[in-house]
Amino acid sequence: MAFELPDLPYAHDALAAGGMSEETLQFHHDLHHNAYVTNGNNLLAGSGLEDNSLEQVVAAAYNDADKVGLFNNASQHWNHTQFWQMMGPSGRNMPSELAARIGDAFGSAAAFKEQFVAAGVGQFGSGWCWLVKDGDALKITKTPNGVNPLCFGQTALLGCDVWEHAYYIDFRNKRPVYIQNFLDKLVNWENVAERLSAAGG
Ligand code: MN3
Repeated sequence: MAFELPDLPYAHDALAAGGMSEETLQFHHDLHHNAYVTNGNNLLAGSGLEDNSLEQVVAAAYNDADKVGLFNNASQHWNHTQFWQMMGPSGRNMPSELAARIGDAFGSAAAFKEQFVAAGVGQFGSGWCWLVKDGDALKITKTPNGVNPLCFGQTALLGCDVWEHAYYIDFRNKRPVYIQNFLDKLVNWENVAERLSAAGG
């Protein structure tokens, strides 16, 4: 089935109070994400994967030398669709069960945030940093370009886009400040908790 650009789950200016401007979302969602959808559809046609779900296309095209372009665009379409859902208007708290689980896995919420920022800062060039459920374990990972947890059979609980287009308008070259702000003011922790619950808790 053809890929479609989803609407943002909030207004373009809804995250401005949390530090992500209307201009960033206009460029990032309306132009960058839309380009992945358009290019992905062009590459999906004739690929033999037209009848697959987006998740199946990503998994099937990963590491297929004949489908590099399709993988890049399909995975980035999936990544951004999750990313919009993982954020929300500021002022949200981490549900207590999620906070307890993160505390068990990383020592404390503060230690989790420190390790998540370090993963994103440590991703040389474009990519993403993630909180994933891998088997029964919670882990922090980083991936280059469009590679995502689907490629490794992991469940994405939280992902942060560390491509420069995600932060250059609002934070210029300050990637660490952007990721810290993402954790402190932009993450929709209820969405993260729902993803963990859907993955069996
Ligand atoms: Mn992006």
